[in-house]
This record gives sequence, C-alpha cells and structure tokens, in this order.
Amino acid sequence: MTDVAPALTETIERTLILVKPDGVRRSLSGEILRRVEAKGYTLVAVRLLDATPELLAAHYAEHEGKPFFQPLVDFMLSGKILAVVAEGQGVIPGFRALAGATNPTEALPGTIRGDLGRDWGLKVQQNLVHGSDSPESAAREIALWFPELG
Ligand code: D4T
Repeated sequence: MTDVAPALTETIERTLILVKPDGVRRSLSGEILRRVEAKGYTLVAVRLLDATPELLAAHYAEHEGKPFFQPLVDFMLSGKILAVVAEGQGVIPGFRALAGATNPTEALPGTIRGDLGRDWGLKVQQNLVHGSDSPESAAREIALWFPELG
C-alpha cells in the first residue's frame, strides 16, 4: 500500500511552557496548567526548579544586550519556575494564543496574561508564562530544560 494516510503522530508537536516566578509566587501554577489541559493539550513533563544564570543565558540568548536582559534574568532567578512540556496538534501557536500578548496590559481578556497579569511598573514585564514561538525554538528549549527528553 502506498496511499496510506500519514501516521497521526506526525502532526503532533511539543512546546516548552514556563510558569515564571511571578506565576508560582502568586499560586497561579494550577490555574495556568488547568487552562492548558482544558484546551485539550497533554502534559508530557513537569518540573519545579530553580533556574541558573547559565540556563537563562542560553534560553534568552536572543535578548542578550537588550535593556531588559539583566532585569529579565534577575527576575527569572527570583523564585521557583514550573517548567512544562505540553503536546498536541498546533500546541506551539495554540499556547501562545492562550498566553496572550507579551505586555499584560495589551493582552486580551480571556488570555492568561490578560486575565491574570498586569504591568507592575518594573524594568521587566512580569508576564507569568513563557511559550516557545516556533518548532525550532521548542526543540532547543526542551533540550535545555529537559535534557532527558532530547
Ligand atoms: P517569553 O519569551 O517570556 O515567552 O515572552 P514573549 O515571547 O512573549 O516575549 P519575548 O521573548 O520578546 O520577551 C522575553 C521576556 O522579556 C520581557 N520583555 C520583553 C520586557 O520586559 N520588555 C520588552 O520590551 C520585551 C520585548 C517579557 C518577556
């Protein structure tokens, strides 16, 4: 047989989600994971951890040199992070849609940042979550935060 449909698993993708220290501190980890699961995505791996400067330098390499880089790293070192790998068709753009715009003031109601986040007048936006923005970023970030899944 040559005309078989592609295996279902070929379209499944994975993304890295981080509940940042503000989300963990504000006890919003459960609410955020609830939204991911309620949307229908599957949790593949979950880890509560303290990031290191080295891990964050690799994760945020694209932002090095920008004015918010050091405040961003300091913020991400300020408390526990809940790192999550979620899976499902379209989960990379799907979670970005659930998260909403980077700036929580502009994030639409209904999104994680729009419903649960706000501008606190700090040097870096504390916007509760991170989500990979492309398949290439997802692969790179999952390897950084969950080396055992690589
Ligand atoms: P992350 O990467 O955390 O999912 O957020 P985004 O994808 O939505 O945004 P980003 O990578 O451009 O920024 C990373 C992180 O830096 C903060 N930030 C960003 C900030 O405080 N001021 C800024 O002008 C920008 C662009 C927020 C998220």
